Amino acid sequence: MAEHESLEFGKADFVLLDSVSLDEFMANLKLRFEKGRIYSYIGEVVVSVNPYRAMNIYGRDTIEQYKGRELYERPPHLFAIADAAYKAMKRRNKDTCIVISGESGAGKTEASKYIMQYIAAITNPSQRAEVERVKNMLLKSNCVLEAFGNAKTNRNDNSSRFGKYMDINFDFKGDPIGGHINNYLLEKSRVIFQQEGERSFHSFYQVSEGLTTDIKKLFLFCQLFQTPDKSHQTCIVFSILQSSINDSADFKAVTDAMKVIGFTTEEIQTVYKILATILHLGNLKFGSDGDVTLIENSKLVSVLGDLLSTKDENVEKALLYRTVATGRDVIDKQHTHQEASYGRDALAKAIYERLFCWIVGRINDVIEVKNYDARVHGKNTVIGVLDIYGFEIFQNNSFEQFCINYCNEKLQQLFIQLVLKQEQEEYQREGIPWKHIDYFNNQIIVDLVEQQHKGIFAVLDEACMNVGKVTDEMFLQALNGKLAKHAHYTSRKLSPTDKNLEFDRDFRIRHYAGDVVYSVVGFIDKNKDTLFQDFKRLLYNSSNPVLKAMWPEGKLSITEVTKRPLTAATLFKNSMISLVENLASKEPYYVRCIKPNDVKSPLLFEHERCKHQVEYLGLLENVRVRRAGFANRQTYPRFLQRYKMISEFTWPNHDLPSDKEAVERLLQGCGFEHDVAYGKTKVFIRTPRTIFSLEEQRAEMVKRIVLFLQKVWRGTL
Ligand code: AOV
Ligand code: MG
Repeated sequence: MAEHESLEFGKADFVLLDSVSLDEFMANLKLRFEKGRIYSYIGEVVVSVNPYRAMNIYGRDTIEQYKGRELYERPPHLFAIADAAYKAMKRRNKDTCIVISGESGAGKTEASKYIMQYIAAITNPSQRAEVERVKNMLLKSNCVLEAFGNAKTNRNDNSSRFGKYMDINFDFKGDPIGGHINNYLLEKSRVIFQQEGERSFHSFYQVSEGLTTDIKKLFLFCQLFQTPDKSHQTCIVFSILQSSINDSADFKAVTDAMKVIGFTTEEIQTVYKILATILHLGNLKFGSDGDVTLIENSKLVSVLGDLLSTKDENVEKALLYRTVATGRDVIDKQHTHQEASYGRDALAKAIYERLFCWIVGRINDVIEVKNYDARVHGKNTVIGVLDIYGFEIFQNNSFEQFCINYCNEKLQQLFIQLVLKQEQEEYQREGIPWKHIDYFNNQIIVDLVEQQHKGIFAVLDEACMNVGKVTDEMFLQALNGKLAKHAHYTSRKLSPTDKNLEFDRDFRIRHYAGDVVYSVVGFIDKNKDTLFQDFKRLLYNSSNPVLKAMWPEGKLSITEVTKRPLTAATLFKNSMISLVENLASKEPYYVRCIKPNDVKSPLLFEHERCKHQVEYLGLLENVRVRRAGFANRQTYPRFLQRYKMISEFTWPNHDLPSDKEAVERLLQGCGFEHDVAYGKTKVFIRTPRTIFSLEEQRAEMVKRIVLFLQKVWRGTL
């Protein structure tokens, strides 16, 4: 522990609390927050409380203080954990990852950016040009991804509406040589609908504020921004101006970043055109004349034709008709009014999602590792940084919140597995005396969502597979049938007196982080996620090569398309399972973020809100396991290999019956026996300082041995 940190700021590591109780934990957390100490530790886990104000703790001088230091040598900081992950990777050639969790607005995205900045700052001392290029790209990519993937919600003005996992690859020198971004389910419904007080993705406001009038005219934006039609729900309400957001400055930064990353002028213009297309689609209205569905404001069709570089009549046809194969015949079937509106909205969402994935793909093209020969340079190692959308509860929660909250359950499960469960199991396995520490295991909720046949996703998929018309209400009935007895699931049918739940609409999940009522409205459509093939063909046949390249599947003719695509839920579930597998295969470091209040105030520490987070994050259990546990463990042979030179009993070789006894002798000799426990195959060391001291002694001995050998060689001995 950092001795230079005075107790006036509370205990920097919760493990050092006088006694472990929720009250003590909260008192320490509050004291530290009020003294401006937003970071604390639980062993190697960083606990962070969002300060909601600019802190002067991320500059070059602070970076220098943490560079190459051990965790406990300096006050708690994200930089220390970033350095620990970096050192572990470099020293032991191990892939590591930093998992940042916490609810919406708790500070995950900011933390991920500081971590990346730190890694960029401490690497490449020799200033190799290629490495500098890679670092610059990695940092610049954040700004572009946030523009297209973040939005103002009622919880956070810059809320991530997609999950992001970024690998940074390092060469044998420990310098970044590339990276890769995996993105998870973008909340694309935001393109056509936002709850009261929220905005669509930043990108729309940025082009509206940032583009010059001339360019807007060129892209046919102009009439749109002069007469935004607020009557239609797909229209983005432009009046929400946010003091915390400067769209025109951001526009400039994003455009510059895109240029640096290597987006061509044509590509950037296509991006603007796609945004304009979506805005225009929002104003498109359908009407009917008898049985015939019409486009009311047909002038827009030619605007869309221009933006999409395709013929107006093709646009009109795709909006009003669907080509279907009946046996060997292919016919054009006219949409009903409702189908046409559905198609329009699906198109707007799909082009935005595709645009987003294309942007991620373009960034990946640029940052991926090139020309690295592992045979020459050794294994390239990875640090992964995970920044996902945090747990959220809104006034109205739909399929998207359900996926986001499930994702948070998965990460909590990973934390439990790695920090609370495996740790305790290892002590038992090794025969270390251990009193089991209880914790809430959320596996039951993960199963409720993802289990085969019985889980909510499975029930939803089954409903979507049905050939007949299945409604959202029927899906809810199916859930009620299957999950009636589940302790974490309820609905009005199952608890008739609960007036907060609407019949035929709501179900409630008791999540690890709180109860959430979901409305089933839209679940079936969002899960099927149908986009008429006609739109894919329309976009593929665009004469704009950038747009065309985004829609390769439009190449297929109607008779070639047979396979039913996987549902949104299945795709998401699979991506979460492989994400967790990937994280579990690396050495994990954790940042647990806490949101101090719901009003974005830098001063307010809302006791109940914070206590709730401490509880559901399992932080107290974390302290208990950690306190009773050991910071470090090594097998006996490995321990000896590293430290045998510091003891006369073990250097150069010991003559004791076993390595275990040799290690015991060595540690007794150093006076550390009170700080260690001897397991069946491993020695466990309680405090990091012991390791630090062993390391110091080792370094001293190595120096002496080298001097000695030099003298021998020179014949001066
Ligand atoms: P999130 O990523 O956890 O929420 P953010 O990282 O976007 O939350 O943080 C929300 C806001 O809190 C930021 O926009 C800043 O204004 C402020 N903030 C967070 N961390 C800091 C910090 N270290 N210093 C100063 N201000 C900070 V979400 O993506 O909604 O789950 O989906
Ligand atoms: Mg975020």
